[in-house]
Amino acid sequence: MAVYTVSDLHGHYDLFRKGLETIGFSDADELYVLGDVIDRGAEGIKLLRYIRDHKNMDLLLGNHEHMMLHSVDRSGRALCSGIDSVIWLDYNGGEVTFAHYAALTEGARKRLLGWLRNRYVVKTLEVNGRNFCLSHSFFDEELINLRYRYAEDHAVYNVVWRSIYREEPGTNAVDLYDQYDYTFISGHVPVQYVKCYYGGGQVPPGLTALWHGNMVDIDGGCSYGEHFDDGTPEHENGMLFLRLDDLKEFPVRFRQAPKHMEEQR
Ligand SMILES: [Mn+2]
Repeated sequence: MAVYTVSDLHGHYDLFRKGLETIGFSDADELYVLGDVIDRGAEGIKLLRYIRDHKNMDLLLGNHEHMMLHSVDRSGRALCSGIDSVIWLDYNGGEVTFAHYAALTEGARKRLLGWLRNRYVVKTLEVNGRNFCLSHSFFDEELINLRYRYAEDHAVYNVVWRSIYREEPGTNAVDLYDQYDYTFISGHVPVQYVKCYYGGGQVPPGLTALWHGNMVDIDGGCSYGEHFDDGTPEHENGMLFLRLDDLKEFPVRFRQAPKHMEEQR
């Protein structure tokens, strides 16, 4: 058996299934999805239910699930007027997710919300002698292995929204991570974005995770969708599955780069 992680699926059900095939995922394996399963792509609700219905898969909350929980009616009615509803629907691709959510029965909506509220935000585990800390983006020791419904909401907000790669690139936040004997795995900020920032505007070819000290970013850039369809290597995006047993990466692209570009690598 092996333990895998992936992050930021953003409604791309077919690509996720292709990824499971690519890694040869079986009932004996485990998969942790590090949040942002929903929004932008159309099949986020289908993905949430697929993950929920597989006992060997688990979801950690991302900022998109957090927005959803702060937007939809808590009791399961098909209403969307919570405090995050405007930023969710109008600015973060939540409209398609809410449409699919509203089409469920009230009972199904309630079950989905109950399951979401019972997910972890920060999860630690040991695989093959190595300690891992998984989260959607940031870290908070107080939230380790605490389910969302028991957590202080502002602390959750910090973990699912803040990022040393976005708001605070180049700060000494690395020092925070240095204190711990964990390999930190997170998503939230596409590796293409970070590589471009540190690469002076250039994204190197290939879809690979970003390794920086004891931190690994595995957001493969699904949120960009399929619109980089000219096959240029600098636009490769998709999902990055990481096997924790041996730290092997399994990139799953929307489209393969054309052959002549593959050969240049
Ligand atoms: Mn995110």
